[in-house]
Amino acid sequence: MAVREILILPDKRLRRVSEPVKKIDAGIRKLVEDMFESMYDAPGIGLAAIQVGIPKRVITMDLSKKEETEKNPQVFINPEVLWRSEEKATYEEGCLSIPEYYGDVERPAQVKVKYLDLEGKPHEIEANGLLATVLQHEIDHTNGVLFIDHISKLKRDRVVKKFAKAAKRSVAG
Ligand code: K1U
Ligand code: ZN
Repeated sequence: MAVREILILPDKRLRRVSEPVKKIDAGIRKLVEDMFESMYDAPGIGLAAIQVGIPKRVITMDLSKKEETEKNPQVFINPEVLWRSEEKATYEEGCLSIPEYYGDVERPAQVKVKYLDLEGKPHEIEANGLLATVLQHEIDHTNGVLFIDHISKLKRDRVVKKFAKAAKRSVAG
């Protein structure tokens, strides 16, 4: 297992639309292992493959609470939203690709999602609460969408500018 580098805004690769996984082979299983290692190391509660530079529709997640001793690793391959509720919910979101920036995002409160597990078995789940929020946030990543695309243009421009400046500074040394 290996911790992979997480891409940071304004890295253009974060805007790529990821490809569906055609075959769950050793390469995908290794990618998933590394994604869990990278997500736990960050630490985060979700991760999309594009955040480690791999444009494939693969998501890892663990929503278990800090005080819980048991981990709850979940993998979603080729996730697809089948239904969104009219009802909305607002959650303060964060993103490992936009470190230390948080913002309120309004999304459908419930979603029905189909996906494959690591054995290629199809599943459908109806999600609400934090699971619904993180699933939508990660599925957005597979489509090149970031949570800052759901906040006001004024706030988005401000955060993009801040991260662009920081990237320039790190290149300049
Ligand atoms: O996709 C990502 O960048 C991961 C992101 C997932 C997410 C969090 C909150 C709302 C929507 C999506 C994160 O994991 S940010 C870090 C975070 O939320 C966290 C980290 C450690 C402990 C608890 C939470
Ligand atoms: Zn994110």
